[in-house]
Amino acid sequence: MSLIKVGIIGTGFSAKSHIEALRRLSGVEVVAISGSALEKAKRMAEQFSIPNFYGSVDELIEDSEVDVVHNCTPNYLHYTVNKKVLEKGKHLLSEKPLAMTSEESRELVELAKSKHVVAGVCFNYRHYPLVAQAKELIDKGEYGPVHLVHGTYLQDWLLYDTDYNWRLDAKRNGKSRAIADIGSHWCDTVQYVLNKKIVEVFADLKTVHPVRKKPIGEVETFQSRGQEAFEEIQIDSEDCGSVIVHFEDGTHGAFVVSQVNAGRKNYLTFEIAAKQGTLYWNQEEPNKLWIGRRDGGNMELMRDPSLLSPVAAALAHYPGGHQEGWPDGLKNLFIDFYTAVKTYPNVSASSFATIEDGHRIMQLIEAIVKSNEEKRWVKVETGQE
Ligand code: SOE
Repeated sequence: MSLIKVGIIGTGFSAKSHIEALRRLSGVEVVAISGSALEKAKRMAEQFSIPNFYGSVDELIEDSEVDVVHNCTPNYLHYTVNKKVLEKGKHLLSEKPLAMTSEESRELVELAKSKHVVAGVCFNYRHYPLVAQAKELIDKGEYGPVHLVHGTYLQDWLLYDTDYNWRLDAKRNGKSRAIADIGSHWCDTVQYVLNKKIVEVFADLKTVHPVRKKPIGEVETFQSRGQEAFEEIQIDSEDCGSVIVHFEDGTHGAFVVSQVNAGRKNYLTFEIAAKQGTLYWNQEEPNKLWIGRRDGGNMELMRDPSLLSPVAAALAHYPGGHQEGWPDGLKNLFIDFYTAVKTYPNVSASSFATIEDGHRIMQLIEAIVKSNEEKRWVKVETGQE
């Protein structure tokens, strides 16, 4: 496969960011886009100079030119679209969550195996240089065994009861919102850095606005609208919450999620406490890794390729002091995924979240929801006590 041809399904926030990041890769070209309406797909195709556009998912999947499909649709379509792509034997990169239930995501894992394709899920925060550096320090035991991990994923774009988006609609989003939408990123990033799975959880979730004012018409993620006309709707999904977690080796941890914390825009943080030091990273200031020490001065490691390990330096494309961030993490994820596509089936070490990782996160979300409902510890594998 010399030039890999890509089809994008979806026309919202994530579709745009995928197209922009793909543009920065060599040997990869976006050749088609589909939307829920032909008009939307046409507009995006014109905006991004994409040669082919379709008004249905099926037409894009059937396009024989397309080798790889990016699923950037709203959550309720993830399973059906992913299934169709895999059945067609095409490589798949899906936005998270992989499906609406773990039963569906399990089916997708089996399907991907039987079709021998590369299948991944967009957990992009693994692919920042200082996250990779933190992982390497932990893997090598530089600061000794880890005993406690805590962190946050806080946003404010759903702070007011007049804020609305399809993610508030359980039919299109699924039962869990803040946990599935952003808590899942915290879990994936931290499990990746620690190289350990979360095996049991105790959750306490809260819906701050049980009733919201839904504007008449569509509102994109992160956008708010003037309230000229609205209808009141009941909200069941969580706006915020706290989750205590246990990892497979007995490490303890906790995280807080919120989409209603004024001033916090995309505040994904983790702090890992090990025997001889603490590592702290904050997505809003992604080019620093804080290293806490007891018997010496604390340190701040800057994202300068000359100061990073080779694995982390490979994710830093500009010299120190030249800031890289969210779009660059997505680009790094795609470089990693497309290296796997190019070398398939002889894929060497890759770091993107696989379809199996996406399935396990589905099981984890379900355990968190169950724990909140039943107010008790729930094991992740089985959903039982
Ligand atoms: C909205 O909360 C959102 O766009 C998430 O859906 C993304 O996964 C996260 O990376 C940024 O915030």
